[in-house]
Parts: sequence; C-alpha cells; structure tokens
Amino acid sequence: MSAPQAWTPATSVPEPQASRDHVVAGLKGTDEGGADLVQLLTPEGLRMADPRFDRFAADVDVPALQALYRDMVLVRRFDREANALQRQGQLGIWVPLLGQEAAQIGAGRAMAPQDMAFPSYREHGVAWARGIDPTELLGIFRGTDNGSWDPIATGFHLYTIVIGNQCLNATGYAMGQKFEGKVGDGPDAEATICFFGDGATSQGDVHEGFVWAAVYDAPVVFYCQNNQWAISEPTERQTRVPLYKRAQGYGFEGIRVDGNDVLACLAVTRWALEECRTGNGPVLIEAFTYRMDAHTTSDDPTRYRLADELELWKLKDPIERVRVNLVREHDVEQDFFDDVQAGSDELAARFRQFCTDMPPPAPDRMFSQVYAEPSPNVEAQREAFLAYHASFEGV
Ligand SMILES: Cc1ncc(C[n+]2csc(CCOP(=O)(O)OP(=O)(O)O)c2C)c(N)n1
Ligand SMILES: [Mg+2]
Repeated sequence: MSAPQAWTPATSVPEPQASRDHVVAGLKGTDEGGADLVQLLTPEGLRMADPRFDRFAADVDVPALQALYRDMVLVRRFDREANALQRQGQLGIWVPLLGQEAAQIGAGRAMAPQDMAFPSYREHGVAWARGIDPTELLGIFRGTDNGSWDPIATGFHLYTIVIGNQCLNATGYAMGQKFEGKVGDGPDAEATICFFGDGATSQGDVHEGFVWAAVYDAPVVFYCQNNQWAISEPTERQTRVPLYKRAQGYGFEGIRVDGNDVLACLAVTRWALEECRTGNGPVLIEAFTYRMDAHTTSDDPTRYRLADELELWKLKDPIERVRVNLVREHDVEQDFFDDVQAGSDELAARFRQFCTDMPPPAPDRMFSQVYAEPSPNVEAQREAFLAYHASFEGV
C-alpha cells in the first residue's frame, strides 16, 4: 500500500467541461424557446394573435399602447441620465436597466393598486409604474439614504441588494395575504410579485421561497428577468433547462414571455396576478430579455462578452417595436413622438437638477436608521462621531 498523499488545497475551481453534451444542455437552457415564448408584438412591430393571452391585452387600445410607449421612453431617459450622472461623480454607482424597459413596464403596469412588489436593485421601471418619482431613487445611488418611499403606500418594497433574498420576503408577505383572507374573487383580492434575475435562481433563498410558496399556495408571482447575464456569468452557467421549466419541479406553472415585448409582459403578468389573487398561485414568469449595458457602472462587459451579441439584441429593442407598431398599424403621427421626446427632455432636466442640488446628509444621519428603538450603543457611537467630526476645521 502506498503512503497516503498529503492533502493540498485546490488553487482554483475547475472550469465546467465544455463537452458536446454540456454545450447541447446549455443551449437547451438558454434557447429562446420557440413555440414556448409568449409574444404579442414581434421585433418588427407586428401584432401577433395569442389565443391564451389576447384577452389580457384586449383593453390596450391605441392611447393605452401610446402610454406604455411613453413609460418606456421616459424610464430609458432617466436611466441614461443617471448613468451619465454617475460618470460625472454625482452618484456613487448606477445599475442600468437599458434593454429591460418592456419587462418592467409590462409587469409594473399589470399590478393592481393593492398588490405588493418586492424588487431587486434594477427595477427602476417598476418603481416608475408604482408612481415613485425617479428622483427618489437617487439617494440610494448617491449613498445618502436607503430609499425614501413608503413601501406600504406605494406597494413597492425597498430595493434588495442581497441576491434572491427578496424571494423569502415576498413569499412570507404573500403567505400573510393568504392567511388574512385577501385571496379570493373580490375586487380587493391581493397578490405579490417578486422580481429577481437569472443569476438569483441559483441562490438558496430563491429555492426556499419557491418551496414555501408552493406548499402554502401563496399568491406570489415570481418574475425572473432573464437578462442572460449575472454580472459576467452567462445563463448556461446557471441552468441546464430553461428557467421557466424549473417551476414544474416545485408544482406550479412556469411560463416564458418575450421580455422585450411590453404587451406580452403586461398580458402574461396580468394573467399570473389574477391566478394568484384567485388562489391558483404561485406562478413563475421568465421574462426573456437582455441587459444592453454593463451590470453596473463599476463593470466592463467588454471583458467577458462579444459585441455581436449586443448588436443582435439591438434588433429586438423593446421601445422600437412599439414605435413601429404605432406608426405602421395605427398611423400614429410624428406629433405624438415629438411630444414624448419633449416630456423626456423635461424629465431629464428635472432629474439632473434634483441630483446636483441634493444637500449632503447631516453627519449623524447614518446613526438614525439602524434600529427602530433607541440604542445606548448606537447613541454613544453617534456622540463620538459628532465630536470627531466637529474637530475638523470649517465643518
Ligand atoms: C448573496 C449575494 N451574492 C453575491 C452578490 C454579488 N452580486 C451582485 S449582482 C450579482 C449578479 C446577479 O445577477 P442576476 O440575478 O442575473 O441579476 P441582474 O444583475 O442580471 O439583474 C451578484 C452575484 C450579492 N449582491 N448577493
Ligand atoms: Mg441577470
């Protein structure tokens, strides 16, 4: 018998093998889905019939489609403005939503006022749809507050940076809605919607949320924006099946929608929320989309992905297909687009002005929101910090 070998720690994690089987499995997990993909507006702006989901978009007449278009343009505009403000040193970081406007406006506009949303950190479009002024997002990214809106009044929880964690909060909230008898046929019935990314699906919190939601029939829509990347990790590193198919293993329905099609996202989310409100939840929606910018302003995507991928997705732009549809199928005139542009310029100016005018927070601000109740420890730290701060000249 040979002498036992001394154990040496691995110096690196082995790369997954790229065998033929792995490549095929990866393609199955990330393929656009063909017949399984719900789409009401093609990238060329053609309205497609869908026997299952048309009724959930039946009330979307031309003014309503114009309103969705306006939403997406305005949201994109303040997203680009925030990105620029970060580059100019006005924000510490920004998390761009470029490319995900349809996925977010469709889902956000599908919600009823009494529904509750649990976002991650990229859901600026959903925030907009919940009536939160975009200037309220600035404090988080300037590092001056944790989010200033009222989650109960707006039905939009504060942003969550810990990946997937909001799935537990959302599931617990939805279980509460069920226990309190808020699920049913009445007009006040409630549901919850939880937003997370493709990468989050690899987190234990998401799995646990799915399990609890399933066995308690919790009224929660799990809304996964599959934007193809979790920072530098592509979806094929996260799954061997399309993400929406994972729902089957938990015992609820999963569906994949074209996340760049605002009409389809609206219809499918309306359907899913209605299922949940009437006791048929949970539901998983995979909105198949693409992150057209960097993960955050601290990231450089040219280090890990090829430019031609972005070029392909530009052809599926969520805003352009609505514009083409409005012009080709509904003869919408240029005046409308000029008006949206003017509104977007106004929003950008107001947003920028607000950001540059933001006063620095009082030095003891960071101590004021640690605990709900006063704490002698935090109070002592506050006093010490203020004394230290006052020791500098000119403050
Ligand atoms: C628990 C946890 N692990 C790691 C991180 C670091 N992190 C921040 S964003 C991110 C990727 C998330 O990707 P995805 O869920 O696809 O969402 P996306 O950013 O693409 O919207 C990671 C790993 C974190 N914030 N929390
Ligand atoms: Mg992602």
